[in-house]
Amino acid sequence: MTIADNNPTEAGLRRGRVLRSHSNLFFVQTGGREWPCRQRGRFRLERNAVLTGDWVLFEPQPDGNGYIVEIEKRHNELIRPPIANVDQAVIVFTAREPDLNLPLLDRFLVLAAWSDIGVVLCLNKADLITSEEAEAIAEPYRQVGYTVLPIAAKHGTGLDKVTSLLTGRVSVLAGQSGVGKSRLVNALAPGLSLRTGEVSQKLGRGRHTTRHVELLPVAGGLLADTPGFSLLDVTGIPKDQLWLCFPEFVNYGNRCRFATCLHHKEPDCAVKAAVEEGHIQEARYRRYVEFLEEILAAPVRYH
Ligand SMILES: Nc1nc2c(ncn2[C@@H]2O[C@H](COP(=O)(O)OP(=O)(O)O)[C@@H](O)[C@H]2O)c(=O)[nH]1
Ligand SMILES: [Mg+2]
Ligand SMILES: [Zn+2]
Repeated sequence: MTIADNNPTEAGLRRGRVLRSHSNLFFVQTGGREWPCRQRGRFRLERNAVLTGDWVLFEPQPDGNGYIVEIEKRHNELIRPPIANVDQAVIVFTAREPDLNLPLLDRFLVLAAWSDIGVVLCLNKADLITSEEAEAIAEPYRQVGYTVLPIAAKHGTGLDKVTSLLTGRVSVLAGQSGVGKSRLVNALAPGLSLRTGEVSQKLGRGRHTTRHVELLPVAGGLLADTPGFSLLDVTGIPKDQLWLCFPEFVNYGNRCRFATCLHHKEPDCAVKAAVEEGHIQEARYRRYVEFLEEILAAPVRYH
């Protein structure tokens, strides 16, 4: 996107990040303060053209407000919550209360990978299990390459590592209801009350929530005030790209007999061979097949 001719020169513009919005005003952070900005130019009429998380150029006005004239190219974009340029998802899960749910965890991991978002796994409520149990859960995911941090938000245990990973990054929380997301935020940023998206989550997919998402300062970084990936729907992922969302498949998926191999029922599949030889965990492969079958059964979209 280039600056239109009738706009002032680049020299008069400032660059900042949109932290929140409120009735057509976008609050842009730069130089230690927030500028209330409106949209100008061709995207003024496009609804929601500017997203929370966007890097924008704006034209400062003498009254302290500004006009957004350009949105920088986004690294990624989440739909629910609507937010751009997310660095990582902090996925919270538990072994007890609620019980360990690895199919759901893998679903979050796939959705984060598909959105091109990094991941930090927090195994919360570690106080309810032994450290051996925690390690047994964490280790297979570490082998795949994920960072897994056993924590207990309730007791403030293990939070230093989480804090250091939030610093300087834009993060979104994810995880099923009851795993301790709110408790974690309260432990990381006491005094900051997090509104959660759990209510709209329960109302299901048909509902059009126009709720704005806000980036809050937490642990030297920015954290979205609404949990991510509430839709949990993998069917938007093209069938031939799902395997790329499983990091441990990536070294094998191009070595199959058929270039179009979906690592499903095809013969001479390098992924299936890696499962048989123990290089890929069977449980993870089963989840891959489960998600693939959901995609294959869904109405055709882009593929
Ligand atoms: N034992 C234990 N309970 C926790 C821990 N963290 C959160 N909880 C409890 O789990 C319940 C759900 O927490 P909440 O933060 O509301 O979960 P959310 O739905 O993910 O936001 C609350 O009763 C918390 O007190 C923890 O580290 N250990
Ligand atoms: Mg909550
Ligand atoms: Zn294959």
